Amino acid sequence: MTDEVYPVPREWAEKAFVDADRYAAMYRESVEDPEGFWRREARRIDWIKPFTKVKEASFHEEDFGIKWFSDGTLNLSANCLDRHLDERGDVTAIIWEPDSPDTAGRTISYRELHRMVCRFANALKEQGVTRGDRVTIYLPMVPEAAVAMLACARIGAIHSVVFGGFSPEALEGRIKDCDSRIVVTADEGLRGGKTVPLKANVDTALLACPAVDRVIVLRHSGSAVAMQKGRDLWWDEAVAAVPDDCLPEEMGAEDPLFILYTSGSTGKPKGVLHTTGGYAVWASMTHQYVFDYRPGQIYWCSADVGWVTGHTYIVYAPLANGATQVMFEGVPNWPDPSRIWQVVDKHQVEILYTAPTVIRALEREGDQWVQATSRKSLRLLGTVGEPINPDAWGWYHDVVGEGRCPIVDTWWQTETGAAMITPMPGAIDMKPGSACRPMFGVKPELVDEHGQFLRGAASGALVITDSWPGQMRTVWGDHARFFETYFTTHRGYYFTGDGCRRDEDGYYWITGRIDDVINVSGHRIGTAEVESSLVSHAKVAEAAVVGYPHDIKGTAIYAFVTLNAGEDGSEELRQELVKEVRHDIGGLAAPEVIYFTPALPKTRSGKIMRRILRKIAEGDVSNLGDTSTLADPAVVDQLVANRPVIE
Ligand code: 6R9
Repeated sequence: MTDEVYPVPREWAEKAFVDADRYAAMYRESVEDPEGFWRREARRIDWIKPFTKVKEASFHEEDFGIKWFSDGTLNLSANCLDRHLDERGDVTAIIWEPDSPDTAGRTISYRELHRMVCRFANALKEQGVTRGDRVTIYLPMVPEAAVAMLACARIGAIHSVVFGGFSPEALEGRIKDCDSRIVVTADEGLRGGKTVPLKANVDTALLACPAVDRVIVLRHSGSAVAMQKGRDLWWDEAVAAVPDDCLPEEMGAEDPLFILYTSGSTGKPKGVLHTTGGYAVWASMTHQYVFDYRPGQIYWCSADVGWVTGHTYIVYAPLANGATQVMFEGVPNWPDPSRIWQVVDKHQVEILYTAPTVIRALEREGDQWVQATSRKSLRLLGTVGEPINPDAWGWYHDVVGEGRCPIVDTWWQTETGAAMITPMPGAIDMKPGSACRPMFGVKPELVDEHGQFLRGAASGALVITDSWPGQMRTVWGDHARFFETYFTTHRGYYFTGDGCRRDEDGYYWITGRIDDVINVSGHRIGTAEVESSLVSHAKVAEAAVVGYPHDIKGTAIYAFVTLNAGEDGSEELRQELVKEVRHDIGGLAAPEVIYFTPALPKTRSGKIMRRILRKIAEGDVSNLGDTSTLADPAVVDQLVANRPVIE
């Protein structure tokens, strides 16, 4: 089978920062002489005290540790703001596009953003926040989300942003895990014409978080919300009497920048910790080369700041690179499925970075919604979050980009900080569905089930054999779990949790998660979290959750549930269980299918055979593989015979 190849367009090869020869030379240098390569690339960041050390990293148990540029000091908010002021202070940093096309947007220059950040940083200080304190941020997609994050970075506080779609329970867990005593939120969020009760959710979460003694509330929707005396403070009042300037703290390169929770295969979500110096260099470099970004170009990353894509490619990288970007509060298909393209036209977006789930959902609505718009400004398209099927890639390329725009399919993770395997538009011929080639400094390998490296064209588990600057440094509060989760599956290497194929041209094709994580619309959900929510219902005995292919979501959640004796799997109970999961985690984790069954297939030692459940959920029941180790093979026949029909 030969894959389709889309060669680098000539004008890109001529003009891009990186062409094919430079990619080869830079990649070689980055792995053969990482010290030299990174010493040079790190100059893109303004250091207060220059570093002398570059890379100090080992993935081995004896001397495990990861440090980059460890004796250098810097402030990342100053890199994102202050250093642009002299020459580019009046350049637009953020063009904010609100949920409703009928609401006025906002345009914020670097100078204005600097002032907003300084004022909010001073407000945080006034509330007693200092270096190393954790600040939980639960905001909608408004410029103040970036302001709050940068204000933390300015004073050395560690932000923990929680996506606005998470439930009060999920918020509560994240507040407690990192012991924050302050939460920044808004009255309500607005998405697709509906309100999201952010402040009310915070109030519910805080019933169980006595340590939180301050909540700063942004007025956004303007609806009346309960304010608790002595605890809650309006954002505008908090910044009313503070000075316009705030000196940036001098931070060590390895001082924590942020915590971002992500689901793993076991237990509660992990607080992924990123530090300052290496992350700054890594974010800025990848943004420049992957998007071939030059100041003045209009860039739009449609992610939410609540995910890592928003952290890196809305806040830190574009602002460090002096970009002008669109920040969008709404959803791609409201008021109608052409909204995203209307926003492109309205703001003359040149670079658009979005997700396969968005592309698939819009493709399904029909080409007319796209064709009703011009999109002439678009030059480059990007995708992230899950594998993109070649069909959706083709539609994005041919219909959206009219064949003119290269597509950068960027593979990376919360843990990796920024893009790891990705094309660069001037350097790497594209193959639809492949994330293509490693970024500078990234050494991927595929391993088989015995931990042996596979050579040439092969499929296996994707590991990274050496450190890169933007790698996560620990799991907040649980360094042992960090080592255990990522460096013990294949000793001495970073295990990604993804399966991958490498073709004869050395291109990487991510095939999806091979651990117990389900990627629903690009969002990671741990099966263990959903199962624990389901079994917390009084009528449920046991639950097993797997993913199955879904047209829009990529993968959706399929739950097998056994009930306590005497209980019936009614529609009412199904709805109760979905509600339970929404309550415990959030709407994004709600199972699409719940299959009530009298029993689950188990081995004689009592382990649920998920492999079989996955096949049943996928509708692939003709070949269930080896069932000889099952305690009771009849369970499988029953499961197959009675399985629900999925439309
Ligand atoms: C940035 C982000 C990480 C998981 C990752 C993988 C999947 C992300 C992908 C992709 C195929 C791509 N993933 N990008 N799979 N092609 N271009 O999404 O981080 O939320 O931590 O998810 O997403 O399975 O392991 P995160």
